[in-house]
Amino acid sequence: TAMAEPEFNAAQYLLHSRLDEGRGEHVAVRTAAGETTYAELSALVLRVAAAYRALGLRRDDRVLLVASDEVPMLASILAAFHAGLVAVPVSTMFTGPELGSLMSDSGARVVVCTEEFADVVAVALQAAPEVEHVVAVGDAGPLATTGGRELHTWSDLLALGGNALADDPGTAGLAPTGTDSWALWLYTSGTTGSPKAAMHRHASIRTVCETYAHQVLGITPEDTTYSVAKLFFAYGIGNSLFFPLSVGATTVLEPRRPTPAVVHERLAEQRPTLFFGVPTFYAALVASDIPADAFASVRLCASAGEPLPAPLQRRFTERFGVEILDGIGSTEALHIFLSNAPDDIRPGTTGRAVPGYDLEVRRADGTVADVDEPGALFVRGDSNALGYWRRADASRQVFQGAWLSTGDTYVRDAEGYHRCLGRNSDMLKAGGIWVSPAEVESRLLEHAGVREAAVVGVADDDGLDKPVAVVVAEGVTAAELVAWCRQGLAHFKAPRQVVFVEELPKTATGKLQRFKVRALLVE
Ligand code: 3SK
Repeated sequence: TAMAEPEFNAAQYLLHSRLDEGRGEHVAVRTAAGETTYAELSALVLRVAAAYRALGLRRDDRVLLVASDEVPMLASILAAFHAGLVAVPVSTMFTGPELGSLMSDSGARVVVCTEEFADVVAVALQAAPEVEHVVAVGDAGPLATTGGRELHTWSDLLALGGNALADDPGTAGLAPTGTDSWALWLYTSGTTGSPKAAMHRHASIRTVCETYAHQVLGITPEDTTYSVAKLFFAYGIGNSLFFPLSVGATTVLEPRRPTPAVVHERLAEQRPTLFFGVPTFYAALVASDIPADAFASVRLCASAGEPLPAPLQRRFTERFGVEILDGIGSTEALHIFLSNAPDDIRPGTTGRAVPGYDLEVRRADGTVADVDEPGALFVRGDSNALGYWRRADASRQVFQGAWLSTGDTYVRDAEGYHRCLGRNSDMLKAGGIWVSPAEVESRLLEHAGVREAAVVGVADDDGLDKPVAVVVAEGVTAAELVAWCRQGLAHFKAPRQVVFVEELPKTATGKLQRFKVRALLVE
């Protein structure tokens, strides 16, 4: 008979165990609206989990979340773990049709959304007939007329869960999940184009806590975390949920879009000790007029998403007096596997393998590259996803046995420090988020005035890549094309600049020569 995997549930590991350790009265979450203790959060999670069951959800059903960073989002994710369901937090930056295709792909039976996203969710639902229940936190707006599904307010859901628990306290029980049960699906455009769900196990959540968070950040119960990356990102869910809860620390949640002013306000009010940003945001902080003592409470900053240029790192530390640990992770690996360490920072590098992860820089033929020889970066670790949902080809390309192809080109020196040289493919990152040039190009080509289009990443003044479009077009301005892209695509994918040319550089066989497109822009 097959061996069952050991019992393990991420909600027990992250949350309920804190009560057993006597931390029930400690603050788990702080928002502008108030504080939630571990005991309160645990009780809320039991209620939401009981409500999911009362709605008829069964093991491995997906709960899709389109929500801002607030207590209901956190509780809905943890309740999915508790009930043996799969939490699918998705980007709040998508347009309705973009979201609709993910919703339908996920096969979710329930969607939880906060009021700011009710419009987008209403459009998305048209593409996802499988969704049976919609839970609206706050004003349901256009969702009130979403035919054919049951609409629940957040308070309905809590009442439903409360009644279920009162009728049968047995419904409070943890689902008998194991280490390898599905816990979390995270959509990513990743290294291979259109969004697909990386499927994560319950045990992977423990792995990222015990490796990067405990051994690199050295997080303790006295820490307070604050992340500009939202909970729907792998980076954000680790920073704002997994890491602080795993040690009984406090997480600060902020639903608003991060700007230097918003961050300054949060820093001043909540006095976090660990701050998580991305290079584009560190550049915005350095360019802002927030005071030099704004980061006085912060003992350490982390950066990920894309390489942090050394001059930006220096300017930030000179201005605010706090070190930044640059690292890199991936949605497929759940969190950071390569990073600088507090007592070992080499600006301009991504540091060394996080304890618990093995790295290889490989040549095109699969053999391991020599020291100082560039190659494709592969990672092996216990938090690598099980694969992509319903995407066999992409899964086989990216998940190769125990190893994961990161899609990045790296070089490693004799002491084990790694430096990023760029992507293996044409994919680019904007503000740390993958962007598929093909997707932006096809949006541009839908415009009647555009004949040809190429999108490439070009470094801005801070050395950070941004999408730039080079087009052959007539009767349309650059501003109109940027607006056209922002209308049809999530805003971060829109080109920051549009350059008009007579023709695009091509090979004799008509293949676009992207390196020549890039050269046109940096001349
Ligand atoms: O992009 C990254 O570096 C990253 C870091 C942590 C988790 C997820 C990602 C994509």
